[in-house]
Amino acid sequence: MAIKTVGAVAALLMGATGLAACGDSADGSEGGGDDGKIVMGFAQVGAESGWRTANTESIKESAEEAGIELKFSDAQGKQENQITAIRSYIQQKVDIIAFSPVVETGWDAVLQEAKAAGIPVILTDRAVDSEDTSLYETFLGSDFVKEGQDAGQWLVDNAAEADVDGDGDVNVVQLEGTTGAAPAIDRGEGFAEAIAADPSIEVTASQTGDFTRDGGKQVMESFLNSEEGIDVVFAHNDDMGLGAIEAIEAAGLEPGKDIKIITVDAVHDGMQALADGKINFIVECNPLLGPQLMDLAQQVLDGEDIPERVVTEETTFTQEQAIEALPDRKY
Ligand code: GZL
Ligand code: ZN
Repeated sequence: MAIKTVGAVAALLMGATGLAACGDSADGSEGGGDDGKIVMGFAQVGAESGWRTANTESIKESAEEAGIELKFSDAQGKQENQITAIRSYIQQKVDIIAFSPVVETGWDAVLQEAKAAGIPVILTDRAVDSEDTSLYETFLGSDFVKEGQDAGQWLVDNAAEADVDGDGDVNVVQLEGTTGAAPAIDRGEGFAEAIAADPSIEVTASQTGDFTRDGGKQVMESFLNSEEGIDVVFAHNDDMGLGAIEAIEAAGLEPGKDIKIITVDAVHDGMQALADGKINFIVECNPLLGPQLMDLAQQVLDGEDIPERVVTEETTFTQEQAIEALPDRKY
């Protein structure tokens, strides 16, 4: 039975506080668009992984379905590009701004500018470390610490099988996500917390592969040259795990057997590798945030109170569960 973590926080929405949505048109209908439509500016991280692609599609499709005019930018993984995009949305006087902060730090100034311009901001997917939570309406995204804990807990529960070389130690190499990104920091933290329960499990090497397939492959190649007795790879996302599979196979080893692999995301290619036995366990991270984002945007502009944190529903998959789930997966 897949571990079901229904984390959706569904605080009851209080009555409208009468906040006028900025950009109300003369006839009182909302939204800055010339046809009274809500205009949303979305500053996306980039296109680094299968997860990101699915996330972008979900946001674009949901805006379309909700009748929200979407201005969309891809920052190619650079914070300065996201900040520039947010500033341009402020200039264009959009009704609401949403973005997925590529890293946790360095957002206060631009969020202050949005606040001063009276434009509400919704964080999606990744968090910021700003102390001042008045700078954004809510954070819609996963509990990354829990994702790391679920990955670590599977390893604790399967330590005997995971000690592939039978030396009594479960040696783990870790492929970290983008340095400074909330999912990378928190998944690493959660994983370390969970494996502390079993002293025979140790992370012997850890390096960022920047959430990309190529990054995962290159770092795994270097680990295979520098580390003795690798039993397990913990990759912070499927794409780096898939890159690690390429490196492991190039070294003449069998991924999933000679070296166990645990990843996070559960995008299609990851789930296929899991079903094929090349990955051993995947913790899901749901990229389909579009529908909830558009609902939250409407609620904010209707002046309704919304929860300050909305956690997405997620589960985990073993190889058997992946075989079962694959046919119905949307991404
Ligand atoms: C997690 C998201 C991460 C994914 C990666 O919510 O920010 O970024 O796990 C993606 O695949 O690149
Ligand atoms: Zn071992």
